[in-house]
Amino acid sequence: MECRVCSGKLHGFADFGRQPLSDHFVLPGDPAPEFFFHLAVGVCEDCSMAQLLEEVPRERMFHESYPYLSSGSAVMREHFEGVAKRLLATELTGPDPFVVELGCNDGTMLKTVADAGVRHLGVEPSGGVADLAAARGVRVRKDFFEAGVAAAVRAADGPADVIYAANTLCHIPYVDSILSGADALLRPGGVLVFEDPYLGDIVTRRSFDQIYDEHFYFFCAASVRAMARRHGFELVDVERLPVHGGEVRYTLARRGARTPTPAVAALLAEEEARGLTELATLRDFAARVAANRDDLVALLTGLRDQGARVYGYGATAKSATVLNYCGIGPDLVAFVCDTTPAKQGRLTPGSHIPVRGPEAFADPYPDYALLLAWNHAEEIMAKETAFREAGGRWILYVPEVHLVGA
Ligand code: JHZ
Ligand code: SAH
Ligand code: ZN
Repeated sequence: MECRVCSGKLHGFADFGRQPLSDHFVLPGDPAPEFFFHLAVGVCEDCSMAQLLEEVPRERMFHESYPYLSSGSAVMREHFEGVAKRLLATELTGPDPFVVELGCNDGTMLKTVADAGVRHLGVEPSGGVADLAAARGVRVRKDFFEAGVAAAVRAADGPADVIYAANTLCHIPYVDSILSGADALLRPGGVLVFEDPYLGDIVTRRSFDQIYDEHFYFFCAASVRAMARRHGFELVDVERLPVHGGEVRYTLARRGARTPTPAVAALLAEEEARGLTELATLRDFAARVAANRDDLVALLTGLRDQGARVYGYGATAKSATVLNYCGIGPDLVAFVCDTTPAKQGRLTPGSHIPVRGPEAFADPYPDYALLLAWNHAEEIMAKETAFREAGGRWILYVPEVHLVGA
């Protein structure tokens, strides 16, 4: 297998077997067969990039009825408002600056930019969420960002001061085309800023469910720096973020345009010291993940045998990996509740657990709730205090299987 970035040799380190599309929630009775692919991840011996071994065609994942909404978490809404304010305060130049976002989804970040009256464009291939952005007053182009689209945007709108992408670059295997597109679109001193789940946190927190079809790359400072350099960019800043279970925000500028901050050298040194991208480290991670699976299956099977009622909380994309890898179906988890309208009334991909609205959670409360949206634990537990007061307990499976409450 060849690295998608540099064509170096890939070494597999974790295998989750046959998996469905993580955001394809199935309509009950739909006769169309589900799409499955082989979910396995490897690391490049040359550039250290961790990546999936099999690529799912992008149109299968990102389309008119893509269900994920960035606005589904209050913490994330606040996060993106903060991002917008910071980009507006630090990255704009000239009398008529221009901000571009890749994967703007429902416009949660760009709304603040639009409200500030700043020229902007969201590039978003998933039509349904792009329409929601447009309804919020955000200017959107329904397209997959790539080199050709970048050239067209540059021709129509001129150079961009900043290109921002959250939880989107790691979704794009054809990263060559993204970086050459960014080079074509950015003004000379412009930057590409992106934030994605951090490989270092995935390994430390054993958050194996960050691995699914949409997450093609698992970035770290070392691999991002190597990737940037192939296209004449330099990694000039990194910032750890607490959202989505631990992310890093990377800033790339054209080589020589900005001096890298001390945080870059510090994170590179930390990764080196812990051997983050070494095969032994990653294989050890995979072995711990298999132990988590055995613990979770044992706990849920025991609870079922005792007659306990267990619901899932948050029909996340991530949970497709957990539910299918562990073989968890409606016999172990009666249903999953979720606030996303497009997921409700459907079945979880592959595992076929019914998805219901949030009101179903309290009607009546279960004995246990499997927190599939563990990255939003603080927000969800704060809002569901009555569940614990009623004697309910949360089941978490990262970094290891444990119970919270009662
Ligand atoms: P959440 C998606 O992953 C897919 P998911 C994608 N690949 C990605 O990288 C991240 O987003 C950014 C619901 N919910 O954010 C809403 C409640 O029901 O962990 C969501 O369906 N009640 C683009 O899907 C899900 O949980 C609540 O109170 O793993 C959370 O999904 C809250 C806060 C959320 O991302
Ligand atoms: N930025 C938002 C949305 C993340 S979901 C957030 O962090 O919450 C990932 C988004 O990337 C999806 O809306 C998907 O349609 C979009 N996407 C996938 N490939 C893309 C590409 N090539 N260019 C732009 N957006 C893309
Ligand atoms: Zn490589």
